[in-house]
Amino acid sequence: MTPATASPVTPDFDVLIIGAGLAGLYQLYRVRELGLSACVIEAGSDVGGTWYWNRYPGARFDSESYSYGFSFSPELLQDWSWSEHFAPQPETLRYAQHVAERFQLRPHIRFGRKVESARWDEPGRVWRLQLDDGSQPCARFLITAIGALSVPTLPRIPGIESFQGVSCHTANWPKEPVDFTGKRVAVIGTGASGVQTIQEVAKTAGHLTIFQRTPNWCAPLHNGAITDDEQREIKAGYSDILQRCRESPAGFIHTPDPRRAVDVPPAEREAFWEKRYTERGFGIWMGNFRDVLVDREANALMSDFVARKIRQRVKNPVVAEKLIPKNHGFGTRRLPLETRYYEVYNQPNVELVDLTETPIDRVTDTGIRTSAREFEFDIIVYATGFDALRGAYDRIDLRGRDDISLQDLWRGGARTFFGIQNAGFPNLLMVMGPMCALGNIVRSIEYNVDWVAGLLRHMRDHQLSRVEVRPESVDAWMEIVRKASIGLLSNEVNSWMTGVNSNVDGKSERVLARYSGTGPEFRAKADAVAAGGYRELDLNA
Ligand code: NA7
Repeated sequence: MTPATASPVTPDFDVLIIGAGLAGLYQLYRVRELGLSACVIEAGSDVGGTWYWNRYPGARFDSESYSYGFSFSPELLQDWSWSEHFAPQPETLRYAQHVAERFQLRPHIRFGRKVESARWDEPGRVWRLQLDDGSQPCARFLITAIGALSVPTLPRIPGIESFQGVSCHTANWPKEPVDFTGKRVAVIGTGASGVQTIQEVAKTAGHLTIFQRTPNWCAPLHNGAITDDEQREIKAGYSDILQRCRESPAGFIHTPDPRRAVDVPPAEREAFWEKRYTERGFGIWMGNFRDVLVDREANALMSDFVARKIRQRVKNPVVAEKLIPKNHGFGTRRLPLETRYYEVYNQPNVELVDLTETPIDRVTDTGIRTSAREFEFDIIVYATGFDALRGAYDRIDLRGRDDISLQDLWRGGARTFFGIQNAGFPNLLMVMGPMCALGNIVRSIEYNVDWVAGLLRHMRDHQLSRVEVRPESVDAWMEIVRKASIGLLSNEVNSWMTGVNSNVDGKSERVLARYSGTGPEFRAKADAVAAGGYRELDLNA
């Protein structure tokens, strides 16, 4: 990889990768394929990332299983059989483990270690890492695969530490199953994780109390086992499935209907929405009329349709009204998909506490005290989300050229080149970093990893050892990101997608936090950089 004259330092590895989730595993595979030496540093005791940490009851895909798996190996696609249309977490964890074993990745992963800091050594042309076990590996390239939703955040409520029962965050769930049978359980948070947890825990809990600050619009998942016939059809149809994902805006099998809701006669529009409501997955979100997520009138009509569904499904009209979002429209935050979630509120053992009426004062040693009353619990589940998108980067002391810190560089908001590079940070390549295309995540991971691998191949073939993005290239990409954000209703709403997290200092205001253009546009632009010989980057021997 490195020309003999490039550096006085012989690195321990060509590449160090942080994270052995799906992005880190695939990056390792591609780096090894290039003949480079590599080591992955992983905080967990096993591979899987999201699917390793998020073991909460009911955790599963909202992407169709067959649209989520890796596509790089046709043999893997044919050999692996997903059991359900939306696979549960244990199965996806087994999938990650299978990938690690099948492609002999485990020997290159160091488990149970955290990266505390990483510094670019310009004279030595290496990245020097400091791990929490005291070791200091160095490498020519540092690739971060640390996730966009990987730093769980707890609410800032006094007394959390004092609770004497069991308490768990959904994204930091214990390996041993938690038994809810007959227990008094609290769930705080009603995002995608909270909804999945609630509908599962309600089956066995003695009493379940749900603390809701903001209701979300939810729609039915319609999961089911994959029959043998369907399995054959899926395996024969992978090239079509993957092509649909490539062509759709967010990498799912669902594509928007070309009509505008406001142009379609009311009866026809209603019939279309009824149909979407009975179909599997994100079709109701990603396969809706093309104006629903950008036009207020269309969005209000759609919101009204789903509100009527909630009123039909929840027997107590007061509870139903509390479950209908009033401060944001349908689909403008991440849509939780559910299985009999609304019916949970008809159960006698379930109670909804609206925190906008009676906020939590504190967690006590026996439960939770709101402004109205005291609750006693055996178990408190925090489904309170993540310090999303840049959160994992804010927790590593990353220093580039001239000791610039990434936190300082991003003080006014994260600024990257395709979510992959930062000005002043030579040879640091981020997979799924801030301002990349997200969507159906493995589809995006595969593209980003391949792009990074393409750059490494180019550098190897041209005897180059140092790459740094030009500041003007970052400016140009950020301008594209800014323009792509205009007009989307989701960018006018507080959520992790707009960088808001009430539990993290400095994240109370909406910012430009992500690229919200389409996957095909993202890929066309990134492909053009590679095809043009990487003119946006400074490349040196
Ligand atoms: P989300 O979608 O960020 O949801 C977090 C939930 O926790 C949401 O309902 C929050 O209410 C609630 N929350 C957060 N802090 C508090 C406090 N302090 N008090 C009360 N309620 C609180 O996280 P998820 O894990 O569900 O999903 C994240 C992504 O993972 C998801 O989009 C999928 O892509 C997978 P709020 O809405 O802020 O009022």
